[in-house]
Amino acid sequence: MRTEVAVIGAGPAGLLLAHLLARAGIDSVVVETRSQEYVASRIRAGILEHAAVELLTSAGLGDRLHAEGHEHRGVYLQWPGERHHLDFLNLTGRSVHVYGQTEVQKDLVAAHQGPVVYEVTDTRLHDVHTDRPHLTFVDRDGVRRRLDATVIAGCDGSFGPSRAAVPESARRVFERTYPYSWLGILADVAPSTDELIYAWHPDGFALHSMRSPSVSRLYLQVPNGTDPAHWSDRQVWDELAKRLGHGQNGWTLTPGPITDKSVLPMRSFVQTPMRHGNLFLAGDAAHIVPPTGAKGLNLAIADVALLARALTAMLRERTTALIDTYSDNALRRVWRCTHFSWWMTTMLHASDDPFDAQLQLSQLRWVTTSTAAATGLAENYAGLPLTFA
Ligand code: FAS
Ligand code: PHB
Repeated sequence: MRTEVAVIGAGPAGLLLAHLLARAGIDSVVVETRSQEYVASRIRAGILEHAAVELLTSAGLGDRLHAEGHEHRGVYLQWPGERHHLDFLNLTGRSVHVYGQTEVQKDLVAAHQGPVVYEVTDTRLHDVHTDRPHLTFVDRDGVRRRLDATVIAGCDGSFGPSRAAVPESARRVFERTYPYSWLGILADVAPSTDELIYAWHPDGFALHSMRSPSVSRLYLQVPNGTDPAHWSDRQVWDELAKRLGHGQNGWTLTPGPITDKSVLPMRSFVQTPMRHGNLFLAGDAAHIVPPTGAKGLNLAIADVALLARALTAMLRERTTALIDTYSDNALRRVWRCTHFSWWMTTMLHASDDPFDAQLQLSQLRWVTTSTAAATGLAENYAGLPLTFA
């Protein structure tokens, strides 16, 4: 098999890249280790920043997003006794959309007509530092295949082989872990709020998000290693009610049947550079952010927008300026979003240190009373222009 771009991973990064390349007349083959159904079923991100909505819309992927997604002007920040709304649209002229990653994935699968080989195993990268890079993998019939390509795009997330295909001597890894995780639930109940509530509480952070007018998505800060099975539905709703301020100023949290419960560890991770020879990393393959800033999926989309444009220039216009600067340009946004995600995480998650608590409350009072501070948060949350670099 031969193609111009071999893409590892059919998550949002891999499928969006293949879709954008196809629109530019560039052939690709995507290989994916899971089944199409499994990939589409993973419950992950829920927020699309302004630039991601613009990019998906311009790529012909906006119909359902605009019909079924919900535009939000901003978010609420809360701590015991106080809740304040930050209006991103007023502050920056940019909004966000609530539209689950599962929906983005469905739109990508429906739109992309190119070859996607699901359920492969033993994917290996070869000769990435030559002009004859290629993949080998075993297909679902147990046959070992070889895929020759001009370039390889590593869109294989945090557990794929692409990262390690960059020799240790040629890469730097930056990592930070956090002393807590998120217990996330999906519930068949109408959201109790019109826009997201990020709540600081001395017993732990809580987030009220949603997926639709009838499905809520909520999270609780829990210790690392928490087993979701040790939390009964009753305990989850009681803790959410306490941390989100149920009964304060007449606000109530309405519980409902929980349809999914999972624990998500928190970490920051960046591997540089995002290029090695003819291997290009994009999305979670290159970086991981704690979800407090709602940046994971949006960063993957931003990487791919840059990479698709750079590969098109290289493969169709025979110019290499964009591909030669892809890693540096992508990493400027990656580090901006990594900082923002770290800042939101450390500002909102309870620790045992009373000094931390005072710093956190001071930051929250600052960003909800100073227009300058609120604008800084809004600019980062609603997202920077795709041209930011
Ligand atoms: P993905 O991980 O989505 O896709 C990579 C694909 O590569 C996968 O389908 C995988 O099966 C495939 N792959 C791996 N190894 C392979 C191999 N050897 N051969 C072939 N294919 C291979 N972000 C938010 O903004 N908000 C959230 O609430 C949020 N929650 C999350 C919860 C969880 C449990 C996880 C893991 C992530 C969450 N994220 C969240 C981040 C998430 O949305 C990612 O940023 C997003 O999926 C990134 O997309 P990709 O880079 O395509 O990586
Ligand atoms: C979600 O809806 O899953 C979500 C929203 C905002 C975040 C994290 C997750 O910061």
